[in-house]
Amino acid sequence: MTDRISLEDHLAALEAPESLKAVLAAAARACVDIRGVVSDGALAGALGASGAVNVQDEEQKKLDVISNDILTDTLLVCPAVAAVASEEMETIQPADHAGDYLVLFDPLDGSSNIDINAPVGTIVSVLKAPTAAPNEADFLQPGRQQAAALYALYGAQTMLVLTTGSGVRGFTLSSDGRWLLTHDAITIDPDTKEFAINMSNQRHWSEGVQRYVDGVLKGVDGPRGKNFNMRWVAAMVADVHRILMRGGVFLYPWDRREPNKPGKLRLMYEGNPMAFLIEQAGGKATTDGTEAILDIQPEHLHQRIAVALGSANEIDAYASA
Ligand code: FDP
Repeated sequence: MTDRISLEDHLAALEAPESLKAVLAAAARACVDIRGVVSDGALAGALGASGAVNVQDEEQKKLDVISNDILTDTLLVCPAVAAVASEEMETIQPADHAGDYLVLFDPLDGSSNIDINAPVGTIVSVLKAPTAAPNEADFLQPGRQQAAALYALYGAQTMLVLTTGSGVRGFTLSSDGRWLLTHDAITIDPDTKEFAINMSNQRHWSEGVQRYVDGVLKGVDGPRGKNFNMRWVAAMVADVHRILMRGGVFLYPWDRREPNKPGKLRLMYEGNPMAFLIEQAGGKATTDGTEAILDIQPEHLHQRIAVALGSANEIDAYASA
């Protein structure tokens, strides 16, 4: 294990501004701390509801709040961070110093998995700060402008998967608390026989999505001429990680339950960082099979979108269903 490249070594060798490296190192440290609380669970009194709802009107879990505090506290003392924004906070939180970067995060993705000891994760997006004293509007940059994106997956192993725009690398947390490179140059096969969607919403989907899933479910006897497998971890981090490891598609489409909402997932905290990682691994990340998530001009911080991402040829099949 000792001759593996550590995250520190990787960042030191990276052709990137020192201030960006400092942001990534701080985010990675915060993820180690979050991992500690997640794995202590009931021992740390960290399970269950916090008793509050967040800006999205969703019930906050204690671990959502704890993870948000860890990330906020760790990042705001990093001299390279000008301000942060989070799925769990109503508006941005500026640092009390000028900095080069804005950091957005979903502190604990898949929080419905917390109390059943199933995988959860942290998602982080890093943007360049356009001004010395950034305001909320400064965060509204298309995902294509991200300087870096990463997620930590708190699963059977704890992993950190990172892109700074030159491919995707995965680091595994060792028992002595170091991120060590275990997955170099992660790529997604363009073809797949695996899809991920919450099937319980089937009756609410648009006709196109119904047609696509219908075709996939018919297997060798249907229009696709092959059998498919289905997986749904109900934590986007874990579903996206599976796709980065062995291909597949992840779909969270618009549905009729709340027709005025484009989708469930958040553009700035989930869509953009995951789209950056997926595209860097050779996959496609879209809202509907064709519109690239990274090209969307955000209108507000907590904007929601539909998501269809993963193996490139399968996303094309989704678009043409
Ligand atoms: P959660 O609501 O548990 O935080 O972020 C939203 C998210 O999880 C994703 O991580 C996950 O993919 C999806 O929602 C799960 O949605 P369903 O509850 O519809 O399965």
